[in-house]
Amino acid sequence: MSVRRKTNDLEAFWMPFTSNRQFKQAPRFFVSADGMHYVTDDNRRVMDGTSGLWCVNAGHRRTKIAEAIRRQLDELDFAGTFQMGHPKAFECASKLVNIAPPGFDHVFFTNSGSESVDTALKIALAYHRARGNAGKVRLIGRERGYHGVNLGGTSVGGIGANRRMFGALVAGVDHMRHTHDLSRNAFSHGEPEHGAELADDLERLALLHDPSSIAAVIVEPVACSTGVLVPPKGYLKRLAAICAKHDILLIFDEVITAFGRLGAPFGAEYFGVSPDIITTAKGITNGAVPMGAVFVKGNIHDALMTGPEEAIEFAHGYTYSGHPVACAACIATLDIYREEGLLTRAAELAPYWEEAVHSLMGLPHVIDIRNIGLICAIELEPAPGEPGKRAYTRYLEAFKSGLLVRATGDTIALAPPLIIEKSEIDELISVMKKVLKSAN
Ligand code: PXG
Repeated sequence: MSVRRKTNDLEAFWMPFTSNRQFKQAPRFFVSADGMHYVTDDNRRVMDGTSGLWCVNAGHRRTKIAEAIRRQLDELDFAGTFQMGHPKAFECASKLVNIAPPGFDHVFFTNSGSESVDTALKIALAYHRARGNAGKVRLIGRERGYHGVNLGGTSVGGIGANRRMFGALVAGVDHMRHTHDLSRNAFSHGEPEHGAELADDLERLALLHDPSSIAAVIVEPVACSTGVLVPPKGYLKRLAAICAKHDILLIFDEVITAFGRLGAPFGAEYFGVSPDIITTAKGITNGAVPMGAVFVKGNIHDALMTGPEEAIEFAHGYTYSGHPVACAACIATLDIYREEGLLTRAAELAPYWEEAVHSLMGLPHVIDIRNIGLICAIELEPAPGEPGKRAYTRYLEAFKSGLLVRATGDTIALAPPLIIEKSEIDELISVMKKVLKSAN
């Protein structure tokens, strides 16, 4: 018989992507937040160096979003969008399409990045089938890629630790090589010089599997979760050209890079590449309510608008696709982004950010620093026999010193809210200096 526990016991919550047993021995809690900062349960202010989990682009606890959510709950708490509509979902989709890169005329709503990815993969498969290419069924990801945790996203994902517990995964998936190359590109400022030719790895897979069997390629324009791998100059353009040549759809997973992180509304625009499908989530509501959206070009959408008009064209969707509260939060978020110029602010700050983060070069164990937009990674040499430990202890040390960073493997990632001021960049870097200097 199970033992009843007190309601604030830490055991009941099985925490995601967490070392549960270790955490519960020495928990860390945030109890409130405002702007650039969190506040801990022992009343310490901690600067948010990661925008929550890469989502709070406009900073924390924005009144306008809170008010929009409140108003929406007072008016219409929930209405589904299967064979029924409510105005906010249509308004929200139209507003999203208006800031999307040219050609992205349609939005499919989801509730997370993982759902956006699996939706995008299914759209790609359905698209080819609708056009009579039912043999185009293979999906290609990339080593070290992260596309969420649903079965499709896990399958195209390329982080071994996220895959190995889950069996054979989805059939017909293969992976291109990743682009990380410290021997040629360490301490690059922005996009690294070397490695555009790695896009040709898609040609290798096309030869191996035959292009007529490949439906889509999915990549993050910048592979953030794995430790911020910035694409080599020309790589994404080359990949897009190979996709076009073989009628392979190119999916940009912009769950992190959309909504201003790189200094343009979308990464596609930043890199001057026009993919076929773009997946988003996170910054779409500034993290306030779970939501995701898949942006689809007109030709893909239209290819599926066939058959009898009373038939459902695409047998896919979530109870909460276009949830009224999420849509209200999204509309308010887009207003803030527009009013405060946040979708392009990272472009103004990027040179200052770049110089600031590269000033950490030469500190103990730092073997690479990478940056793009308002993102950076500091890669540390792993401690002998203890991979990941050095970055993890730096993460704990930073937290103690009033700064939230992300540790992934032996890389520390930073991606502050896009409202950050230069003086706050200086403050963040000085804490990082102290934290890195004390590494052993
Ligand atoms: N695709 C990409 C590119 C992502 O970065 C997802 C899909 C999945 O999104 P959801 O909303 O289902 O979690 C992500 C999520 C980290 C970190 O610290 C990154 C993510 C999530 C949590 C932590 O790097 N990315």
